[in-house]
Amino acid sequence: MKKVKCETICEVYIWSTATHFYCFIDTKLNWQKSSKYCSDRGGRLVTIDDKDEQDYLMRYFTNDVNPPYWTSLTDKNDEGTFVWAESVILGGGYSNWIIGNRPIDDEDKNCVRITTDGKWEVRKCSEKNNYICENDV
Ligand SMILES: [Ca+2]
Ligand SMILES: [Ca+2]
Repeated sequence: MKKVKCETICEVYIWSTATHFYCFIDTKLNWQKSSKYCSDRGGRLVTIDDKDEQDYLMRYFTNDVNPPYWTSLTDKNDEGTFVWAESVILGGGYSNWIIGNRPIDDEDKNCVRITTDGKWEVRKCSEKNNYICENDV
């Protein structure tokens, strides 16, 4: 996969697939600000729709990038109901939670990051993390 300088979406290096650009942004922001950064550039915080997309992202975790990263997944609007960007409810879809981490009725932790080993972890939204923006091509 070719690594190219992103010129239109954000001032970082990105990688492209057939349908999406991903920007691994190594500037720590809280979830709200990182989400706004992505949406201001026509995208969203990353959505991990299936194992293929997870595996694709993980290919870069071995070298150039610096996890953990915020994803768009959050239950801030309805405790316990996790929703991706664009209102896609996680439901019974693909997930990769750290064993035992998905908190039930933990109103203090509502935003999900992807950790070094690729597992998903719910954290306080006020915490600052690097983040991944995803844009349609
Ligand atoms: Ca996606
Ligand atoms: Ca929660």
